[in-house]
Amino acid sequence: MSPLFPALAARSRRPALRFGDRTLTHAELADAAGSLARRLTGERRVAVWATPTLGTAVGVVAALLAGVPVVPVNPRSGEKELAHIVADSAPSLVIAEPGVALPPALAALERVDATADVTGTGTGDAGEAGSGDGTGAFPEPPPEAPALIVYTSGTTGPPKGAVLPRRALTATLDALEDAWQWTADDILVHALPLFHVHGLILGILGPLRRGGSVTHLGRFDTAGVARELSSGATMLFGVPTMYHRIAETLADDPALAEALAGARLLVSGSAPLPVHDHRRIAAATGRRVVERYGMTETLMNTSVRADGEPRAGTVGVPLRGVELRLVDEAGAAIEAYDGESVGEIQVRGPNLFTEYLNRPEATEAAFTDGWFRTGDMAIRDPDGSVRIVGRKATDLIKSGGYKIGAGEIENVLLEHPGVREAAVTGEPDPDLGERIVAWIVPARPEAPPTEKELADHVAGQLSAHKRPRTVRYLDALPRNDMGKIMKRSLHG
Ligand code: MCA
Ligand code: AMP
Repeated sequence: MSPLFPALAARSRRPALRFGDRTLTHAELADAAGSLARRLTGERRVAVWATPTLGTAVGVVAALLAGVPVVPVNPRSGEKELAHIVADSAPSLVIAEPGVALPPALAALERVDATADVTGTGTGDAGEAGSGDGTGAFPEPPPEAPALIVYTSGTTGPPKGAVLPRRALTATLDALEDAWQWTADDILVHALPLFHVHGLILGILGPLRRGGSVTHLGRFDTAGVARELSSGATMLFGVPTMYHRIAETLADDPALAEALAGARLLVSGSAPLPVHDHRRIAAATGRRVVERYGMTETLMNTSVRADGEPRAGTVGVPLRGVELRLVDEAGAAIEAYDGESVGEIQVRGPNLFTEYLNRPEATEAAFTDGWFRTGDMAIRDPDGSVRIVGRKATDLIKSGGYKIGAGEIENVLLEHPGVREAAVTGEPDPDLGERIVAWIVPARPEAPPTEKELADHVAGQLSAHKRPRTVRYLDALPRNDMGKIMKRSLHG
């Protein structure tokens, strides 16, 4: 097997990673990650406290070199979510920045600082002088070996760990090289979290595999995007919320418009980019944002190609190696490319996960005849472009590009003493795409829990991004004769 990161093995002296004022070349990263990888070799599984920092990137690369599966953990995970992830994935060690207080679920594990051996200057000076034997000492594990376990929400129950093998990473990143003409000369800028596929696999491992570089902003703001794109960065990855904020800012910010106009590629994904934002960005910058469509379990499935026609409102065509079909309600494949027949997207290919960790029934239920059921509904245009028109499950919410299960939030709300009944829905939101709304029947109507109390409760148990942004109080939830909550009538 060829290595996951050829530029590390080649000890390239070009910049690889930049976080704030800390930069590492590929050679320096090879030394830092190589040294840590020796320490990690033989571990069963490592958790990474995935703050948007250099240590997270070095830690993940080191574990991948050592062939130890990585579980990236949202550093804003609440108690219940974290306890579940740790119990389910059973890491033998945790990688975290020094100085960060880890919650009890992780504090019991042995802890390693990924930046302890970082000596790089980012100039390449330390690259050749580096004493380590770099990455050569680590044989590439087999293609089916698990690389990452990424937790993703379903409609009900706690998040499931999608086991992503090494071949899925290489297949998806190499298919994107083809679709985006992504090269070692590209400098990516992004501000995505590092505990999901978008920010970590595409945004960090992608540039490293290409031998190019990535600048992470730490947190998203349009000024940072403008600064980096006007000083050498060539590509931007973002979720639609970020492009919406860019679109809102453009009219009053000529420097941002100029910076975007100079970029080679602007890519949006994780949720639909509204055509209105597409148009505003195109009008102000002359640039078309390219949309790609993926999922934690499948990595990337389709993209508008860099060398293709701009196709606002579509997620482009299947990537190299990806088989995609639309299936109607009766389970029959739709052959038409007619721009109107709607079916569920099902995919097959080397980009897919192998299983949900410890969940054989869930894994089996996710497939039909070897095809993975995405739950996304789409049509196909005559030119082959896929247009996503909705989602099968109304209990899945996409807010800010995060997938959030309504059931998970309802369960936690019901644990609050002030809540008698709870239902969670997603409502259209111009910034977040969808906003989480909690419908609450208070235990004591005369003293209902406040909106903030409930938001803090959910953030503390699950994650900050899963907190309700709006709370609506009711005397009773609408139920059918069977006692099932009729969510569709909540908004009416
Ligand atoms: C607010 N905060 C709280 C609370 N309220 N913390 C604890 N308890 C509370 N009650 C904090 C937040 O943590 C945050 O801290 C700050 O207040 C603002 O948070 P928030 O309002 O949530 O931020 P936002 O404005 O909603 O964030 C927008 C965003 C974010 C930056 C676009 O949604 C985002 O990063 N999205 C990316 C999602 C993503 O990567 N998805 C990929 C998965 P602070 O201010 O310190 O930050 S999908 C995927 O991977 C597939 C494969 C695909 O296709 O891509
Ligand atoms: P996640 O499980 O967090 O990986 O989210 C995957 C889901 O995000 C997909 O099933 C889609 O519903 C959605 N998604 C990702 N990219 C796009 C896109 N470009 N347009 C519309 N939806 C998208």
